Amino acid sequence: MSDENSYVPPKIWQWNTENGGNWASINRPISGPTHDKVLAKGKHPFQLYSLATPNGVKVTIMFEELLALGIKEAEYDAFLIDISSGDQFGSGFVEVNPNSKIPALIDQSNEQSIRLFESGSILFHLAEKFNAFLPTAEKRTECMSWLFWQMGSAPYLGGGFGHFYAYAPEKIEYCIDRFSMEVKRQLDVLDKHLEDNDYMCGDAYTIADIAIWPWYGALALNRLYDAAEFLDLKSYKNVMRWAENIDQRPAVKRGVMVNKTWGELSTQLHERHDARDFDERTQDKLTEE
Ligand SMILES: N[C@@H](CCC(=O)N[C@@H](CS)C(=O)NCC(=O)O)C(=O)O
Repeated sequence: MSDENSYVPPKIWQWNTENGGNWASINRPISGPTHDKVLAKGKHPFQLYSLATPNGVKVTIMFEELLALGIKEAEYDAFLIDISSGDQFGSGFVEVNPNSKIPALIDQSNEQSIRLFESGSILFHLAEKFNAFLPTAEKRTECMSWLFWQMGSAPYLGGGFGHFYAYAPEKIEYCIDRFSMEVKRQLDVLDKHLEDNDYMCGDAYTIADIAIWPWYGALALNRLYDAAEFLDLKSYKNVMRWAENIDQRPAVKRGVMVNKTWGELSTQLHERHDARDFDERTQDKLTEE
């Protein structure tokens, strides 16, 4: 390491608003709302407040999969939360998720509305409620283990590797090395497991796949951090096969479009209130109007 890295931490850390890289304008060391903002509400049983990041996409894929099974009670309104403009710190959003992160959900299908945050908890709630994408007996325990594996592992991929490889204002070899090592170890865990399993829990597609695919599947398909070559994803053959297989699912193709504000206009559906929106309200159609 070079001598330039001569930072000596002060006795007590101070908040330097200039020093947060790409996310400097929104990162804060304190929780709670920064402004008053009532959340919009639609008519469907579920109200989702989200953005099409990997954590957000887990939930929109789950809804689209449930609807594809013909479960009409899983109809949802998806509202856009622009985390780069600080929407996650609006008072209405913080009431649903005190942790100010997407995705956040209101289940208003019962007399008493339920708030939900943390994508793993949302997936589990929906799977239990509709008795879908969650196996029974021992397989259910295995499924929950992989779901929790994802929740614990992805911050190394996103907050660690992704942050230092793609977002940090400077490339720091120590940080990129440390997190590349861990992410490649995780990929090896997945690859070995998928050698004998079509999906994470055997031959059935479950919420474990729905949670893991938007991170490690997207990485494999080079849709995350543009890092497939750097991490030599093609050498993880079983992960590649699994990622490509899930990518073919119509519900997955729809789920990744919801609350998306980047990429080709025809792939961006900023808000979703109806199944027809995929055909009629993508950004290419709206800008034609
Ligand atoms: N463990 C949480 C993580 C959610 C999360 O980190 N969301 C990010 C986007 S992927 C976010 O809202 N970031 C906004 C911020 O950090 O202010 C989950 O899985 O729901």
